[in-house]
Amino acid sequence: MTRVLVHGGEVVSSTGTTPTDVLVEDERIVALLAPGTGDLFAVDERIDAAGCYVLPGGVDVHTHMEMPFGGTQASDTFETGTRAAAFGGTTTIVDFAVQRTGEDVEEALARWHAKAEGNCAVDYGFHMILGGVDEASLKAMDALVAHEGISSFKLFMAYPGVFYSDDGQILRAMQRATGNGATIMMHAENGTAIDVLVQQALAAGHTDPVWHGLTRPAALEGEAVNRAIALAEVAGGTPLYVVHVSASQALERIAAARDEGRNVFAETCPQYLYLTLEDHLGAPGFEGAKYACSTPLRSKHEPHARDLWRGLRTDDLAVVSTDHCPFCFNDQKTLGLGDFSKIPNGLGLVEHRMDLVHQGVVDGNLSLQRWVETCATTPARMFGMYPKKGVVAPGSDADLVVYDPRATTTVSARTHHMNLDHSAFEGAVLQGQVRTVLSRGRTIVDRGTYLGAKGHGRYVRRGLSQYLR
Ligand code: DUC
Ligand code: ZN
Ligand code: ZN
Repeated sequence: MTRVLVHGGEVVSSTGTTPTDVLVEDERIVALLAPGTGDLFAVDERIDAAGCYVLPGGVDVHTHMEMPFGGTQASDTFETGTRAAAFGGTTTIVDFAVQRTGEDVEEALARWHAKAEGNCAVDYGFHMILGGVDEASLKAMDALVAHEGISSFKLFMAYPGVFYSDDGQILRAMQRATGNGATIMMHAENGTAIDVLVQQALAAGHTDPVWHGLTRPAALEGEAVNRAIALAEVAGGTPLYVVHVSASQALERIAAARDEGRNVFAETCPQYLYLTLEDHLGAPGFEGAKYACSTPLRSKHEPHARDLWRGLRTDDLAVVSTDHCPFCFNDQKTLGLGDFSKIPNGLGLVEHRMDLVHQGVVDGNLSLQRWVETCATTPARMFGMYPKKGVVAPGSDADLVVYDPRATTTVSARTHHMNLDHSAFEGAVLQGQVRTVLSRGRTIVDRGTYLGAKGHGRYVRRGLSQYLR
């Protein structure tokens, strides 16, 4: 048995901040001790956390490692992406296995296991994207919930011809989820209307990246969220989790549904809290392609970012995830030169989520407790991993982050660990720095040095959401 003591730090949880020593035996936390009393135990390793926060490892429930998309593939593999996550204080990811139309769901899942197994630096789970809702895939949902540790299914109201489900298919999947207890995750944008706007823009000669955003108006995110909420209600109150909320109009409908007591939940992502359509997607030349993601960045002349921060404070937005889906500028984003609709959609952020949201604490947008709650505790509860993940408590996995709030992090493609040739936050200086990261009791990052190993990360079989109202 190996014993580790993390001492002298302040444990931050969703309910408060307390000076506490944390005793770890092998892979688990075994005791929370009054400061100094940890000295009574014989330990193999002492980690000095004086002046630092001690947090539950971050839980990023929205990543796309090596996902085939837009004629290419997301540039981070499970190996590079989970190592980058570790550097950023994220010790669990939930990635999206993809079933394409007509494909066998269980075979698709097996392919995703083959990509991840033996390659991950941190623990990982899977959601399943249903690219084709039919009798076979509906039946497979039950099997995945019952036997495979997969309790959440993502559907798309966008991307006709690729991942798109029509309202009838969505209703059928939601009805099935009402029966088996799964959560339906929704990419809520009106894809068929967006496709018309895209064709019209291209026909008018508008090819620059900014048109990616201009053809995906906020109203069509609000409309799709509204429809998804109505369909979930008709399906019998299926838990609905709206992914990557970027628009005030979407948040407004989510807040209204929650005020009515519905099982409606949502996440946002750091890009929507900080980046804008004009300054980033609208950058000169083809530079804006780096910022093409869907849902898109929103206008700085509208109060989207301010509303999203408020939603995080009020719990109308429960989670911050990344939608990590990186594509290099060279050879990948450039597929969209001369046609914005061919830019592979996605940003690489898995390494910087904890720092970017901590900056929100420094800026007065969020409390310290809410930082931990939105980035670790709630995602673990929402997706059936709590209290194994998301909390510093006896019995929980010893996934711990020693976080120095006084040091700074400078974001740059030159120093980040993602397999990505640029950074959406290039040059940003963020207050706070990940110092030491433990994954199931093993130190995997310390002061910028990687001490982990590929294959350390294990598959997490998830239960049903523990966050229902
Ligand atoms: N949005 C993105 O930006 N990338 C991948 C898929 C998605 O929905
Ligand atoms: Zn999506
Ligand atoms: Zn996504």
